Amino acid sequence: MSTQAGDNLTLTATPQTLNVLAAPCGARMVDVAVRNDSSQPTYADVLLTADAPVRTTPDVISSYLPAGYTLHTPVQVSAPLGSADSDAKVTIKAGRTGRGPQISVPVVVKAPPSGPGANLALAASVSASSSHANFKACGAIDGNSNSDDWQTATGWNDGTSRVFPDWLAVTFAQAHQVSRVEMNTLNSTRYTAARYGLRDWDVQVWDAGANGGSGDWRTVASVRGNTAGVVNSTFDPVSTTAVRIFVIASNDSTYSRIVELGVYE
Ligand SMILES: [Ca+2]
Repeated sequence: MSTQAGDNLTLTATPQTLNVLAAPCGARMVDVAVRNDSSQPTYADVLLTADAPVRTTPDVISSYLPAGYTLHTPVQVSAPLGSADSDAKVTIKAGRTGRGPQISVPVVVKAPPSGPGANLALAASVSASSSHANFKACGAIDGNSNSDDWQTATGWNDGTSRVFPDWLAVTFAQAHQVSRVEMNTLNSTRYTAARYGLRDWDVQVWDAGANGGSGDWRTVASVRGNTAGVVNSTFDPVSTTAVRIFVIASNDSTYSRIVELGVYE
């Protein structure tokens, strides 16, 4: 936590530092809190500025603050794909008078891994047939495959209970050769894969030349009757711009849950 007081406002950022991956799903969140320490209500403006290539959403927080009130705002900190490794910071200033508090949050920007053995999904964008609450598609390519962190939204959960199929697709900025997909379904002590994980799915690649040139998904591997947490599917190397997990059934017949999806050359 980073805190500074001044001009009857106290500013706090949590966590104190951030590690951001320069990729479509590499953003991280910081909680910015502004507290009115005076006995009178006030209007507060909080301005966020970031060193290039870092961006914040939002970059201005404006709010009425009752006396003693603390406003919490989740701020997304990101860097675009293609950014080089760098040390940057987000500077956060509060108040209208120039005497308000100012804090900064160091941000370590890392480019996604590349070269032989790299998980290509970490640099990809992602989409899904649907998603449930905070369990958005980006959680499935955030680099965390630990099912014990499921409640932190490090995984994708579809939003159509008891309705299949569902799908999750990663799309690359350019074509890559791929020959292996590692699918991590939910498999924690409390929520085992045998009860809650994916049971039946197809691994598909985008075939741009199919369907008379308009393109279509092509199945390159199929898994049926699975009860394991981690399943690797290997297939003949293929050059493609996107890979999709097409889910036909899960072991509890309600939701599709993927903690992490890895795609390799
Ligand atoms: Ca994850």
